[in-house]
Amino acid sequence: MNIENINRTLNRFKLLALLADNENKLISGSYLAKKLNLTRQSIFKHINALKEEGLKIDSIPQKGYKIPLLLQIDAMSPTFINYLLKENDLFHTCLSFDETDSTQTVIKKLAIAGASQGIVATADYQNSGRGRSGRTWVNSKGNNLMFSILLRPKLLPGNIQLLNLAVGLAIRTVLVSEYSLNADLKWPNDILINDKKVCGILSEVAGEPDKIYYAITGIGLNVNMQKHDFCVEIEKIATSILIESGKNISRPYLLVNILNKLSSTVKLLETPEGLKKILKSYKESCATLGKEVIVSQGKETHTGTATDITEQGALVVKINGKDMLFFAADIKHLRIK
Ligand code: BT5
Repeated sequence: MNIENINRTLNRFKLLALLADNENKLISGSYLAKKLNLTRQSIFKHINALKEEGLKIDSIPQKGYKIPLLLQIDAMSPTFINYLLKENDLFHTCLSFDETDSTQTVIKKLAIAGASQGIVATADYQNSGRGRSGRTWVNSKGNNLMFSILLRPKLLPGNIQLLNLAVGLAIRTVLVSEYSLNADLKWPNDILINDKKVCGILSEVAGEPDKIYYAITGIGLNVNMQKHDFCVEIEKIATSILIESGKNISRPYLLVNILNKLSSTVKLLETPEGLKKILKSYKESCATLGKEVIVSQGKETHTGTATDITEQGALVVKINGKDMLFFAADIKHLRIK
């Protein structure tokens, strides 16, 4: 980015910050111009650019500009998201796409190019969104959160499942504590509400046997999707926050609430005490433990009772009286034993 572009981005950010610090209040163009040391014409141009990002800014001739209450904003505007992220000490930059193939791919390119950890990419629509083992992540435009984060965790590659568990734990905590949702963790990477999947998590890593170069964690969270938005493949197994709560949620706020929780949770992965804390909290809130489950791994299927999670994040299932460990598998919950 050249210096002109940097200045433009910075001025747009400062203008949004002034409007956002005065949400739902009219501010005159001359006040904004004076504060930012810009011409009225330049303010006008930046306002238009912010509108192009999807922000609804009222422009009232002779009076000024007004941004609505921030909690009512649903546009995935990069300037707005970066404004909300300003106090986050891990996630520093959010790139926002109207459409991309997969945010995992976007972040992978940045990771290979040497980008620092803490970059986020979000998309309003993914045309090749993916889950584990080549499965598809389904989405409908403009309703959901789909984002990937770049981390360079100090974990051994064999412990990468712990990152998945930590991310699931952080998201569940936000859904329960900030949005009063009855969200359950299903080992290893799903969040369910009323037994239906609201969120899926996917971590992909590159490294050597004793070192992770980078980890890309992708999160798909169904937010404002209505029942009729789901395709037949997933309508019986999937749900959204709107369906479960009856409320439309501001996606930028939800994203930043999650990123704020993630930045403290991910730091816990760096110390043995932190890892213990994550594992303890995960076990306390994991709905899989204590349940009779069907475990599928490749072509093999077993039925047993999920009893524990190991220090590496593997699931322990008692099958015919014997404990079996699963590091990666698909789980179906049956009933509580
Ligand atoms: C996952 O895989 O659940 C991980 C999903 C990660 C998606 C994010 S979106 C941002 C980033 N960019 C990407 O390209 N991916 C990540 P898995 O455990 O394999 O579950 C996939 C299965 O979930 C599918 O086979 C469907 O059965 C189901 N599914 C697909 N889309 C869904 C949706 N929107 N809501 C609920 N379930 C869905």
